[in-house]
Amino acid sequence: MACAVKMEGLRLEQETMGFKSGYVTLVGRPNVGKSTLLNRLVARKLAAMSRRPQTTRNRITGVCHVPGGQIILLDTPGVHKTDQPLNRKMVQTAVSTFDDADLILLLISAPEGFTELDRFVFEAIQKSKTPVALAINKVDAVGKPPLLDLIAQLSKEFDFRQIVPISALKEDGLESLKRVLLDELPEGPPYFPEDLVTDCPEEFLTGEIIREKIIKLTHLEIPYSVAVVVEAMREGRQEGVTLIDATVYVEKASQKGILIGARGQLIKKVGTQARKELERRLGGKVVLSLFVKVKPGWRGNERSLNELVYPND
Ligand SMILES: Nc1nc2c(ncn2[C@@H]2O[C@H](COP(=O)(O)OP(=O)(O)OP(=O)(O)O)[C@@H](O)[C@H]2O)c(=O)[nH]1
Ligand SMILES: [Mg+2]
Repeated sequence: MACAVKMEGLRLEQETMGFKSGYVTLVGRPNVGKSTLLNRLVARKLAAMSRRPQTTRNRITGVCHVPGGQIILLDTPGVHKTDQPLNRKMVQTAVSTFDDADLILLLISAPEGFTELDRFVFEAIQKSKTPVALAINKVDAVGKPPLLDLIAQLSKEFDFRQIVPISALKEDGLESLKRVLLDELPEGPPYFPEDLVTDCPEEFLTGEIIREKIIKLTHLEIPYSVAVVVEAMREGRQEGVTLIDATVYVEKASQKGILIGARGQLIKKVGTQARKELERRLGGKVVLSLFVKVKPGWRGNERSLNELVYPND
């Protein structure tokens, strides 16, 4: 269930003297902290985050409302080299945002510096005419001198609009980043009403919470072999209770066994962790029912991909 955002969507009509608004796509290799940054900038958990690479599979929109402007952020899957159909589609999803955005914010990770894969991402971005700014993330994990060396090296080698050191995790440098992003956006009316932070369907966001817990609680190929489809979300008979039914797809019967775990322990743990987060988010009681199903080799099959991960494409 991807987000059905249309970037060319109608802007809201209102007095707009001096107001700035536009799209910033967050781009980078897997695991540099794009989703963490999205969540921090919009002050709401929209995207799944994990220490494993290739967590994000869809484009996720988050609106950062600032005085005098609206920064519409697009979280994208990590760009990497791959032949696998799901991964190819993930990379395409990221690349498809380049031309439509007003600014590309390339993220790298300070401890690793500018890697070969960062260079590969940079070259992919260069095919688009959209201006590029650089955010060096995870500065909490490096000392000042190496960071200054890295900034000096990158400003000598590349012509980024801006280079901004940040720590998404520790929320350090984010106010400066917002100012830089707003600076780069055109004047124009807002695209979204003030109380909206995303246009992603609630079912999609819910599925991502469940998938995040699975990624955290499983190992080897399981985190990558899982797709979550929220089949139903409805008010229960009791007021303040939401009933959620979700199917977790895996590729093999052996994975189903592992995910369910001895006496159902593992899937129960997934369910409990997801439910607690959903209850905080929805502000009420949640009854979450998870069903595990096998869809053999779904990641390699275009039809299954569209059905399970990209229903709006
Ligand atoms: N130390 C540190 N860790 C961070 C920071 N930002 C993100 N991380 C960690 O980096 C890991 C990856 O974060 P994500 O936000 O999931 O990264 P991503 O770029 O969205 O990854 P993909 O979706 O796989 O492309 C997580 O373990 C985060 O906690 C930061 O500023 N400092
Ligand atoms: Mg991500």
